[in-house]
Amino acid sequence: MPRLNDQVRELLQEYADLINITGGDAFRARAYEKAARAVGGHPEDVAGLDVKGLQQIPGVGKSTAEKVAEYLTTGQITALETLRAKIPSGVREMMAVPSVGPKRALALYRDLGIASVGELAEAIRTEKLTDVAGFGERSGEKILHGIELMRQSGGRTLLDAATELAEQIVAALSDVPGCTRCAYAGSLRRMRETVGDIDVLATAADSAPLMAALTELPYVAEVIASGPTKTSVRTAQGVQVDLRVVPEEDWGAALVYFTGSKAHNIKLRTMAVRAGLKLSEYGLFEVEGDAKNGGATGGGGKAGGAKAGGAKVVSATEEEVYAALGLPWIAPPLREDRGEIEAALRGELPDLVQESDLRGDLHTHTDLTDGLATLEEMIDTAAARGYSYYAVTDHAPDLVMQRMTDEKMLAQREQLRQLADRHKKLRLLHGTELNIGPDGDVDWPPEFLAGFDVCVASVHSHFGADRAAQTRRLIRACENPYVHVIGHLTTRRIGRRGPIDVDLDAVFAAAARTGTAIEINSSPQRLDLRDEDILRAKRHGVRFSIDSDAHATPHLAYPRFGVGTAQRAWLTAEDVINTWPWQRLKRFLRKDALR
Ligand code: DGT
Ligand code: CA
Ligand code: CA
Ligand code: ZN
Repeated sequence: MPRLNDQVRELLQEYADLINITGGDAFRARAYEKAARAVGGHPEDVAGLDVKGLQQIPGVGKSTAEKVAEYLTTGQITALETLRAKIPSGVREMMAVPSVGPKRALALYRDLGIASVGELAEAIRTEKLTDVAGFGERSGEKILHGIELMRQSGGRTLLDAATELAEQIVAALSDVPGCTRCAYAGSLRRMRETVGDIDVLATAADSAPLMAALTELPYVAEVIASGPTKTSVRTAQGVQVDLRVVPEEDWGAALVYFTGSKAHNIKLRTMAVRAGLKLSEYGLFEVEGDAKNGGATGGGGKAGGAKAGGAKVVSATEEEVYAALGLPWIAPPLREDRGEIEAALRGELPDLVQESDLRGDLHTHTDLTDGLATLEEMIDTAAARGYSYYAVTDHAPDLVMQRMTDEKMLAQREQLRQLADRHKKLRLLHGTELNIGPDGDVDWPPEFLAGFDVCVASVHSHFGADRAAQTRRLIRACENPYVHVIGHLTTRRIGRRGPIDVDLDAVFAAAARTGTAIEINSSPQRLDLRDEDILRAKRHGVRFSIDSDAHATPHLAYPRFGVGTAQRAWLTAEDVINTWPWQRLKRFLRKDALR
């Protein structure tokens, strides 16, 4: 289940959208939008708050507070339900399609009677939209692409929401008497960017109390199936959770099996066969009879054959299972059959970067631009994370809606220098997030840029430029001696906006040549670069910066997801500039290659 604050954020955002499309007061809609962001970014859980307490959250007025309080006590908001009833649910789904949005969804419904995503796709394919004002051929294509993105991510859960839910479930089940071990496995343990369902594994002599405990969790809405070895449920948010309970001596084999991936498991199983063993969801077994001389391939392939066949090998830990196959333990993010088994056999597994290796964060925002927290609040939270350096990188003036000026930036720098006295252990860096213009220029001239300790530069506009233009643009940004990090390079938003069209290899080569780091943006909505592209960039010799892009204090915890993504791409601490001690990072930020 997502954090309660995030649920409230979504409801308030939906309320704002519905005000907009039902022709309500745009000013009111904006107030609810702002309140939605404020609640989402509020560091404390709203669960225990009453109307008064809720109003203490900056940006939350009385009527919002009352609606949130109503939700917290009754589980629904009457005003929201009233608006929902006015609009068919298919139209509300259309609103969620990237590049459609509330206004267009309503126009489509009112003017053309299109009342669902399916009808919309059909209307575009049969070219019924091209004659309607504002829906040229290009926008039809864009909308189809948006629908496709939505379908691809269909039913998959973002990493932060999945992690939170899984941790809650593991904590709850671990408290059940008789439970000796409990952990989550599957794609979540491998830190994939999205998760299809959550796989939880536990050991107990008697599985019944654990199965019952899962089905009785307050946020479980539906029991899909329940038996002595496996129970599947669906939460109120629509996430499926599979729980398997196994005997304690099978923990290691079961954890390997249910962590996957399927491709990794298949390779392991082949190796097991060669070792005269069989690895399955039931455990690790010796194969009876003449296993090593060809008998195993036929006999081992049959489901349940091993269960009835050879003796069970105790496999209490994953290490034992891998050791039985002649392998060292392999970290879950590597288990994708991308060469990890071969590397393990050669003794060449990478020493993966860990979250604890991070010494700082180089991309964060405050309420001077679109962040929610003050400079002081952000810095205090960063200090509590034990960082040794921390960069504040508010948006630069070309992102016009952020209303940045030279004066504001310099005033922030002054404020930062003063706060430095209070934080002797945390080196405060004054930075900015520049905008990479359509030609690769950035916001300020060199004289002004030279005053920053660190500059991140990102694409925030002209997403549709063609491949040659995007590539040129990003290479020019790398060649700027004042640009240290390219932020969220592809600008994708998972399930909402695809990546820009760019020759990544050319950009990676330029980044390596110029000594420009590429960001691994840890926001679970972005995770940009993605794992496969990081792997490619590494081959070019690129260095990376794993940053939070925090817009509120709770977001400063995002780097755990960026680190997971980096691990999936085989990165070591050496590859990541913000694991380096300050003196080394400082040298990197001089961009010597360009001097
Ligand atoms: P997901 O849920 O789509 O994000 O991806 P996973 O990897 O969590 O897949 P899931 O939940 O279907 O299954 C969990 C693990 O169980 C999977 O990673 C490997 C194992 N597994 C499931 N089905 C098979 C199978 O048919 N063969 C093998 N070798 N392993 C399987
Ligand atoms: Ca799964
Ligand atoms: Ca599953
Ligand atoms: Zn940005």
